[in-house]
Amino acid sequence: MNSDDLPKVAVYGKYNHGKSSLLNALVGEEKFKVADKRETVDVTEFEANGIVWIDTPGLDADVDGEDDRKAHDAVRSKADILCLVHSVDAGELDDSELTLFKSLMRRDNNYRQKTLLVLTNIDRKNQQEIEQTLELIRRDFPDLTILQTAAKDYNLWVKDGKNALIKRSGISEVKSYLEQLKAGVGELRRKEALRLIRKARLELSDLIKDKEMAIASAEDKHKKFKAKFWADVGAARTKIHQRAKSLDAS
Ligand SMILES: Nc1nc2c(ncn2[C@@H]2O[C@H](COP(=O)(O)OP(=O)(O)OP(=O)(O)O)[C@@H](O)[C@H]2O)c(=O)[nH]1
Ligand SMILES: [Mg+2]
Repeated sequence: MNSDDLPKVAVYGKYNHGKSSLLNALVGEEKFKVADKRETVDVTEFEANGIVWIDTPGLDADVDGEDDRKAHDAVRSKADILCLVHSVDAGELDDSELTLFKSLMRRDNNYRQKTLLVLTNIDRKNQQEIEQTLELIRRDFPDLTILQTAAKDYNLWVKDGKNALIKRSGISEVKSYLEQLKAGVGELRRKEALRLIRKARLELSDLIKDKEMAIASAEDKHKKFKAKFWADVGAARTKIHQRAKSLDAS
């Protein structure tokens, strides 16, 4: 990733949990396809407000896991900032979300500086139910920032000036938090580049060690082969000489 490329924000989570709707609210346009079924099947990107927004296919939607791989690869290889998405409708995180979210964070030492979880669909539950779900999620991810949104009609509300709904949507909190994370992206990329350089140096020195051993062993073999060759030549010469001598004598 070039240091002057725009920061990239990716959403990641189960299908139908509101990832594309959240992105539409964040970019201020209906750019990502939304439906009440498994909808996003390819990784799609859209640039707005100095950020590249990446939508990913919903997890657990297809039988062979192809979509899950696409989503996982996209966030691993592209995202500077990772927005985990979970619908409050579903209650606590299920086993597959826990495994996938944790595996992404385990591999990333800097995850606190780049990851947030967005609890979507809060308009479908009351405050008490939302708090209960938050508490359960915090048990598994105590140090993760969790924000709440109702994103479905956000762009319509903005168009119609529905200020109370806009306020309750939680979208501006997500935007501010993303701005905060965005400011750290340059430093994160620098750290990641240094990590890759260290890794490349170690891999190169391991490779050199392996090859040096292989060369030493080949040289040893060659030396032994040469020594045996000249010993055999010497023995043959002696034999020929002795034979010639014995013929001369007779
Ligand atoms: N009430 C309510 N409905 C929402 C909200 N966000 C999304 N929805 C609805 O939930 C359904 C799924 O939304 P999507 O944004 O397509 O979900 P997704 O996670 O992108 O789904 P996939 O693309 O299949 O992974 C749609 O019918 C949305 O209108 C929300 O905040 N509140
Ligand atoms: Mg989608």
